[in-house]
Amino acid sequence: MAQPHSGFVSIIGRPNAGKSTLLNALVGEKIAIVTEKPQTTRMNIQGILNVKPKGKRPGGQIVFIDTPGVHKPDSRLNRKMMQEIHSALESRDLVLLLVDATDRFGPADEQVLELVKHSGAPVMLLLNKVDRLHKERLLPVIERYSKLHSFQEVIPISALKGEGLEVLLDKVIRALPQSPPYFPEDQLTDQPERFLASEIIREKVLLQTGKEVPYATAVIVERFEDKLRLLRIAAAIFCERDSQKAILIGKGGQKLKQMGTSARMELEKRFGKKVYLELFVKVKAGWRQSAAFVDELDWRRQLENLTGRTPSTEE
Ligand SMILES: Nc1nc2c(ncn2[C@@H]2O[C@H](COP(=O)(O)OP(=O)(O)OP(=O)(O)O)[C@@H](O)[C@H]2O)c(=O)[nH]1
Ligand SMILES: [Mg+2]
Repeated sequence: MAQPHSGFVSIIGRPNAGKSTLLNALVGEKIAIVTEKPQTTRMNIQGILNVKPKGKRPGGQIVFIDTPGVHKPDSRLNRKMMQEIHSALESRDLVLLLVDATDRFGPADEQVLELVKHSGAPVMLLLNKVDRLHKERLLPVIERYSKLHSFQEVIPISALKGEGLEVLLDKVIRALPQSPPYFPEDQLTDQPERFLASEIIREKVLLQTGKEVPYATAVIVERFEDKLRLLRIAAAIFCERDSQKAILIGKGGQKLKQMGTSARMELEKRFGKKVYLELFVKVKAGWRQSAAFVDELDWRRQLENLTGRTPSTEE
């Protein structure tokens, strides 16, 4: 039988291109939050897919890495997000450059392309959201990009509708090196459940607030007690100003209640048990500029604090 192919595949692109939608579609489970607002994803998330051999095509394991959208950093938080992108570009076998094909090409696209080219990795260009585009409008986009870089493949897809994903998987698994899988077969992601819970809560906040509030919001799970039939979660929603706190709480606590209910319903579905969810809103002035707080949002750091050990000392 053919040797398995395995490797790390980073999904890079502008905010809102559909990277997290693609990750979820490929893995077949919602592990990354998705909203219509740019800069939803703040940290890299791995999604692991085991691929069976098919005909002459090898099988193996693809570790996809969803990343924050490429943007100009103007705060500690944004700088941390760009660091995440750089680290995803360093530790990978292949890069998928994901482009919203319905968007006009602009300086921001050039910035992403430069970053990807600079990494020296083989790159496949994915033209996303083709469900919203006439086929004839694709050609000029392909021509434009083909002049700027020699892509290993150019694949039109719709992450939302699942179009083109079989072709994509086929090309990706062939392009990866021969290697045994990196993770056990039943593992879907690297992020711990308590971080996923905080992300699900943050998604509901992003979906139910507008203007600057989503960008000034962070969520930290302070308690996560997984009992046989009940999951108890207490989480703090951080914002930067009293006025934002008032918006998050809403008249008579209505807004917080709404966000709590929709988060709880999704958490119950995700974890398959009853969830008791407590949410608090806290003000931490200027947290986006605080290196220490931004660091605290990183689940790898949270894990260190919980266990008192660094991941590298675990072996
Ligand atoms: N029509 C259409 N919409 C899509 C497609 N893929 C993603 N979207 C929508 O695009 C928006 C952004 O999707 P995300 O997956 O959050 O995008 P992202 O690249 O992860 O964004 P950031 O995390 O902010 O960098 C959401 O409203 C998605 O539903 C697609 O193939 N077709
Ligand atoms: Mg995202």
